[in-house]
Amino acid sequence: MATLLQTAATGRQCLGAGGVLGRRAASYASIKEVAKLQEKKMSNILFPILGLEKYLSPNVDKKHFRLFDPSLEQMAKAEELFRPSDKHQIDYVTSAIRMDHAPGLTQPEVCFIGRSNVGKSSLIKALFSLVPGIEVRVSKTPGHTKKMNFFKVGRAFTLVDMPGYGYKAPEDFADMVEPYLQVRNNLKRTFLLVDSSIGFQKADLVAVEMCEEFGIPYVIVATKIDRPPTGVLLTQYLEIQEFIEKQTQGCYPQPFLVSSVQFSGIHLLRCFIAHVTGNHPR
Ligand SMILES: Nc1nc2c(ncn2[C@@H]2O[C@H](COP(=O)(O)OP(=O)(O)O)[C@@H](O)[C@H]2O)c(=O)[nH]1
Ligand SMILES: [Mg+2]
Repeated sequence: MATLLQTAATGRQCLGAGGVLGRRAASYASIKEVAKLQEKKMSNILFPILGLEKYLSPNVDKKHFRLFDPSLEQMAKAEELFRPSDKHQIDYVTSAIRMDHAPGLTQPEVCFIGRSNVGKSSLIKALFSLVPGIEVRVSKTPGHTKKMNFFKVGRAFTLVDMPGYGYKAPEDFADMVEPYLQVRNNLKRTFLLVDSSIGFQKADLVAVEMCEEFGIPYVIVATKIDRPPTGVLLTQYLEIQEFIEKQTQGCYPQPFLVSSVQFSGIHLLRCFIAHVTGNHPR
């Protein structure tokens, strides 16, 4: 893998404007603000892979890097779905601890799954950062009942925050994640989060196997991309891509890169969610 990377990528280098970006990230919640940035910064936030591509040697196959490649206008339209209004309310609806408690919503649904601590709550908060006062519930306390949390995005779609799982606790999968993925008919896409600084862990692979077994469409989202040095991030990205290509059937070929701290990849992900839920931004 290392041979695929050019030496420039091995230094410690942060995408975008590093710490400054971190402090200002909240204002990057909207494309309008991002569009005011210098072109390079803007593109690092909107299309994080663009900042990485230049470090790759030419023999790397990039055909899936930008399979989903919306225009700025399409992303701006998708953003409107994530902005509440009187006619389009976005809110937490309910929580459920068992499938038979899940709300009978029939609109398209997407769910987010991942190991505890992978950055799931932070990502959902970033996606909903244009919704004042929305509460993304966190259940971190050990022994505290884990719940599926349902968020209704108007009549457009529902977003479900699934409980985090761990490799040593197979019941985490069996109790909720598995039954939900198996029976939820309106589920359009599952977003499987993987920490970009550490790559696939055993629990991630169990989750992949589950999605493959159920034959459901899913997408891998690499989180916390502001953390690893560029070389590490690239290596992880290429490994994830290769894994998807060689070992999966139902996984979207393009992994998404996000940082909830710097806001990179969030707008692209919003647009992809709009796309998979049939709210095509044209
Ligand atoms: N640097 C960085 N840290 C993050 C990011 N997302 C989450 N974190 C941190 O990772 C830890 C776990 O995040 P959280 O969203 O609670 O994970 P969850 O258990 O999957 O819901 C927290 O300390 C977050 O501040 C990110 O994009 N960048
Ligand atoms: Mg959480």
